[in-house]
This record gives sequence, structure tokens and C-alpha cells, in this order.
Amino acid sequence: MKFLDQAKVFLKSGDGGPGAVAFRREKFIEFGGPDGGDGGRGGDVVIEAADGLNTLIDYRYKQHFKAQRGHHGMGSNRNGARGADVVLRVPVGTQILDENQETVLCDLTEPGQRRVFLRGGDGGAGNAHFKTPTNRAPRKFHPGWPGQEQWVWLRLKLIADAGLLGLPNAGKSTFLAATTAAKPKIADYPFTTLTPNLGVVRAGDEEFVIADIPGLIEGAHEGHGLGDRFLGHVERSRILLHLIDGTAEDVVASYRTIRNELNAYGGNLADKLEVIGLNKADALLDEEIDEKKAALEAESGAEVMVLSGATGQGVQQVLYRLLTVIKESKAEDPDVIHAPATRSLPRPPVGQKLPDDGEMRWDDTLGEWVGGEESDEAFDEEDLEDEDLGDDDAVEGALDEGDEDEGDEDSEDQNAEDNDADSEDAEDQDAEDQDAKDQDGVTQEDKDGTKPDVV
Ligand SMILES: Nc1nc2c(ncn2[C@@H]2O[C@H](COP(=O)(O)OP(=O)(O)OP(=O)(O)O)[C@@H](O)[C@H]2O)c(=O)[nH]1
Ligand SMILES: [Mg+2]
Repeated sequence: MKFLDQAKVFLKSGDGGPGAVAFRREKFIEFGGPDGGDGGRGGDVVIEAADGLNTLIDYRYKQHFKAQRGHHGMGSNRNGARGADVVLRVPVGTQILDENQETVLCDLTEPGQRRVFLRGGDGGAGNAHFKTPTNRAPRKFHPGWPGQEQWVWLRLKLIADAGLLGLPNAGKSTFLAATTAAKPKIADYPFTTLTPNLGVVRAGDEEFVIADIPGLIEGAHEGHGLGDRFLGHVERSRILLHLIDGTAEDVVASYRTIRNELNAYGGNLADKLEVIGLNKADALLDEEIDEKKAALEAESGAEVMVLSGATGQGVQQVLYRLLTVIKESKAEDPDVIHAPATRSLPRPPVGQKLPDDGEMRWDDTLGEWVGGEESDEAFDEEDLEDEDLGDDDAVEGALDEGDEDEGDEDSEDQNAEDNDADSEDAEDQDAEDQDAKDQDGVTQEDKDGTKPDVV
């Protein structure tokens, strides 16, 4: 399962079905009168947060989701059936943004949360509704109200309690691997991590989730390196752990670079609580540690913790600090943090080449890196557990559900195809209906879609 955190999709709710024009004709019954039933309501577009999903990859392959239109009314006052809904299952933490990616239209933060995003059109009235004392045999009907349609962006912002930040090579993934069961890729070149990883820290009977995201470099907000689009995954966290590579010449510059990127990113990131960690202490002399710690403290005005993800030195203290803040924050506000909308158009990196992996290239239309090691061909069960999901325990159930999803997806596809077929029929039907309507001199108002007076 490949990680994908944004996708653009087209949604359309079903049109309402047209009302019927029919007359009661029965042997020995005079003056049967109009008995055309109403059209059915079109299906809704429903968005559902599914527990256990953690990628939007399904929406790469299928981008158009149309609910079924309402069925038309029939004689004998029979109303048309309601069109089937189309349900989009998305990971918990998914936001729906408008087409320009600025406004959050919906933020799904609870498993099982369902939102009717676009409502289907109402069915039209059949001719039985248009009977008047002067017109006992109306051939008038309403064609039904159209559904709504919209292009939207789905944007996944993972739900983690703490977010790991730092320059590439700061040791973020090493820290995640040391404190959780996650097995992120770790190597001594920048941009080892290409997609976020989650891990669950277990401390006694308490636990919390940490997110490790790709490293940031200067100018990330302009698209340098991997850009800042992955920062969205720490927007919901209650605290940030900012790791600084202690072996770097100028640790203060490293600190400033990340802070500048947080400010440039906007949203709520720059105001989040932050724990600053001087990492790789095992590779430093004591004097160096003192000197760099003092410099960082002078710059940030906060206490700096000294740790080494590789040897475990100072790691427990950092975890304890994180846990204390997370518990306080949850006691204050147990709800998941709603992430504000931030500008997040995928941007290709500027003036940077991905090291060590010439296979990777930026795909403009997909808005992400393609090819290289994490490509689809490299997919196998083991990769799936180790690389993409990060923590086995946290998302074990997720995999099974993910697999089931494929079945659902197929059946949705099937539905969509059926819908298309239906809508063709329905269009024919519409044309016929329109003819009938023209003959009967339907008022302009009806054509404009305002509800006709029902008598
Ligand atoms: N000596 C020492 N080396 C470390 C420590 N933590 C990480 N490293 C090394 O630093 C290099 C980078 O570590 P990663 O954990 O991959 O760094 P990262 O921050 O995840 O890097 P990106 O994913 O590229 O952003 C690796 O070679 C690690 O072995 C540490 O505490 N001490
Ligand atoms: Mg990493």
C-alpha cells in the first residue's frame, strides 16, 4: 500500500428522478384521472472516516464519484426509488478542501464519522400533483432537481500526538525506531524518509503516537528539498520534538532554519509547544555539548534536552517530557486538533536532486515522487508492514481492513458503471420528458428549476 496524502476528486450527487405522466385506465371506471407518481430523490455523496485506512491511494486510481440518479415515477401513483448513495471511505484525519485548497469544507477526525457532503436532488412531482378543477387531465410533471457537483481535494493530515521535526539527517527516524516498534528506513544521507511514518510509544500503561516526517531544509516553503507539504502531518500534534544534529557546525543556524520554515508554513505550527533536543550526544565531547546546549538555549529561550537516539542516552527523559505535555493537553481538550487550511499545493523541489536514488522523479500531475524504491513494483507484504505503516501494532487491523476495501472499491466501480449506464438511459428519458413538457406549455419558472406550485 503506497502512501498518498492528497488527491483531487470529482463528486456528484444524483439528480432527482422525473415525475410520471400517467392516467388511471380501468375497465368500468370512468374518469380515472391522473395518477403519475413522483420521481425518487437522487443519491447523496457521503464521506466516511474509516478506521484502519492510512493512505488516500485508492483515489489515485478512481477520481470520479457519482451517486445514482433517482428513479422516475410510474403510473398508479407509484413513486420512483431513491438513487443509491456513493460512499467515499477515507482515513481518519482526512480533510476535504475546496478546489483552490484554501477552505476546509469538512474535517473528519473520528473513526466512523459520516458526512453527507453533497445531497442528491429531489425527485420531481408526477402529474397527479397538477390536477386542478379546470384541468382534470394534466400532462404536466416536474423533471426533478439536479444533484450538486464539485471538484474537491482530499487531504490527509495524520493524527499523532507528537511530531518529529528537523533537518535531514538529524536522527528523526532513528529516534522513532528507538522508541517505538516502527521500522523506518535510516541512513546517513539526507531525505532517507520520503513519506511520514507513525509509531506508538508505550510508557507503562500510557501510550502516545509519534509522527516522523521527511526532513526540512532552508526554502522548503518554496519547494526546496521535498517541500513543506508533509508538515501537514504534524499540524494535529499537541507538541513538536525538534531534533538538532549535535555534530553540525552551527546548531543555532540549524534551529533557525526549521523555525523559519514553520513560520513560513503558517497555520498553527509556529505556535505549537516545542521540545528542543540536541541529538547525537554520543558523538560529542562534553565541552561541545555544554557549548552547543548553551548556544541553543540562548537562541530559543527554552531548555534544551540532550539525547542520543542511537545509544538511548536522554531518550527516556525526552519521552517523559512529551508524555507530560500530551496528557495535560488531552485533559484540557480531548478532541483531535482540527488542522487549519494551509496552502499546500504540491511543488516539485527547486534546485535539489534526490540523492542516491536517480530513479526517483517528480510527477507534476500526481504531485509526488514516483519511481525509485517505493514504486508500485516494489510492493510486497513485508514492505507494506515495515515501510509504509511504520508501527505494526498500531495498524495491524488496518491492513486487513485495507484489503477488504479493495472489494468495496470494486463494487463501487461497478456501481459507478451502472450509474453511467443508467444516466444514459435517463438522459434519453429526459429528452422525451422535455418534449412532453414543451407541448404542455410548462412555465419558464419550472424550467429554471424553481418548484412548481403543487395543487
Ligand atoms: N552518532 C549518532 N548517529 C546518529 C544518531 N541518530 C542518528 N544517527 C545517524 O544519523 C544518520 C541519519 O539518521 P536518520 O534517523 O536517518 O535521520 P533522519 O532525520 O530521519 O533523516 P531524513 O529521513 O533524511 O530526514 C544515520 O546514519 C544515523 O545512524 C545518534 O544519536 N548518534
Ligand atoms: Mg528519516
